[in-house]
Amino acid sequence: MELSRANLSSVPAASRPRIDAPAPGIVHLGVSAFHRAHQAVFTEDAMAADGGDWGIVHVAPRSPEIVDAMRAQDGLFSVTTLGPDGSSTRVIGASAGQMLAAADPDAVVALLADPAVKVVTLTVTEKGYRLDGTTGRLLLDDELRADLETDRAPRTVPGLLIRGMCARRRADAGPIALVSCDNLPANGHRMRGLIDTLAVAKGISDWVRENVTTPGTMVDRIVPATTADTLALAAKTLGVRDRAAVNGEPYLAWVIEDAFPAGRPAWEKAGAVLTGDPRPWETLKLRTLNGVHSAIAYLGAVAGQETIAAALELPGMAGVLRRLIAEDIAPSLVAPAGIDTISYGEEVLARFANPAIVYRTTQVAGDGSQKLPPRVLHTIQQRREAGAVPRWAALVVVAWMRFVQGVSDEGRPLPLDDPLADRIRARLAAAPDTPDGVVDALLGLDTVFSPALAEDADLRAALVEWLTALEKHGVATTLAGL
Ligand code: CS2
Repeated sequence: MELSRANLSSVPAASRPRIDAPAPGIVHLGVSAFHRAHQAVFTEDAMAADGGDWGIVHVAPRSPEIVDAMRAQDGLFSVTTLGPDGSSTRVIGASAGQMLAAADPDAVVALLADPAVKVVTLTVTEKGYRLDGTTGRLLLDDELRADLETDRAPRTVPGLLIRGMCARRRADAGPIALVSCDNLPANGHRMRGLIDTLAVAKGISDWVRENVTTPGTMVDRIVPATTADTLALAAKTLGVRDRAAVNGEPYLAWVIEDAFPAGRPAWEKAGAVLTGDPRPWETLKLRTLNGVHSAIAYLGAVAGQETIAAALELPGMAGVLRRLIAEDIAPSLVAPAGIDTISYGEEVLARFANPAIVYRTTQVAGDGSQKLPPRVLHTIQQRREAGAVPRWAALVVVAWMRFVQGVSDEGRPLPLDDPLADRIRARLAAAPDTPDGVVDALLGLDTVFSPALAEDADLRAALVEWLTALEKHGVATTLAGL
């Protein structure tokens, strides 16, 4: 039997949705596993606690699979929480519709112009925003330019958003909040820059200034990609099959800037923190949790480890990560009041060690050109401005440089899943095959490394030294000897 509203009576009572089918109030772009295990859960719990028409219309930019799976299940999907000592599964009923933007862009634009819709949330990954990693400015490539300058159906997320805002203005549908839930630095500010740039191009700046807010957020839950095991566990617990099942760790956090001109769900009743300025939380989380996640992913993948938890067990790994946190990350930021970065880092390491979470090193390693700037390079930049050479953060950059060369220490191929893959490969192919050659070739990626970093002789020397060591001894031996 498949999961559906009609079949909910077969699902154990404790696992059923906590709300009835809600009317739409939110549009969510990017139906990622992370979204389903995070914002969807908070929104369902907020509606269960406080009511309101905050059903989520789920819009996938390009993936028909998830839209088909959710439609076949009346929008229902389950979230399994994987603790070190057991799991629990619940069905989420917060979805109020599912659309595929690539198939029906006009319907998505019309939805964004519907006065019932008051909030747009996004999980489209770093690359979905098309921002330059060093400047945060919108990259106006041919695809986005065509979205702006022609009437063709929009193909990019920024194109879809601005087309929606133009339609909303014409319909006089009232103000709206655009909420990035991706791991971008100061994501609210980046979203502001993005929508303002597009508004200028479309001549609707006045309306956007008066009607569109872009609250910043810190989002956090470790949600590995769904596997056959995820589906099997959900089916076993629910007694029905769920093709849209996701799984995640017990920890869940959401810090949101409270700037919603047309209202919002009572997310605070579901455990979210509404605040005036989420940026200290964002910086802490990006540089510590995500920075360390990427560190384990690159070092681990090059050392031949398949999962984050297994890579964390490599001799010397945890010690290097603790030094990365204490010596480079902690001094690079001002933690939120009452938070100690070292203790936060310890909690992060314990979460990564959860044996029930099977997070592939290659999944975290993907899109490194987008992830490195906020996670690692901002730490390096801050430390360089303070006159220090952040040795451990430099090691993470070099682990990425080893990773993008495409072969593990044991000679196995490593996937280069990255929007800059072609540029990376071309630069490596044209460079001398020496540590200096590789470092210089990759430092030349100008949307990744700012001029200040690319021209920094002390940093370059540290990178060459680490790459020489990793090439000579391999990651595992190097870590064990530190
Ligand atoms: C991870 C994040 O895949 C990745 O890049 O670092 O998805 C991470 O698990 C989440 O940000 C945790 O909140």
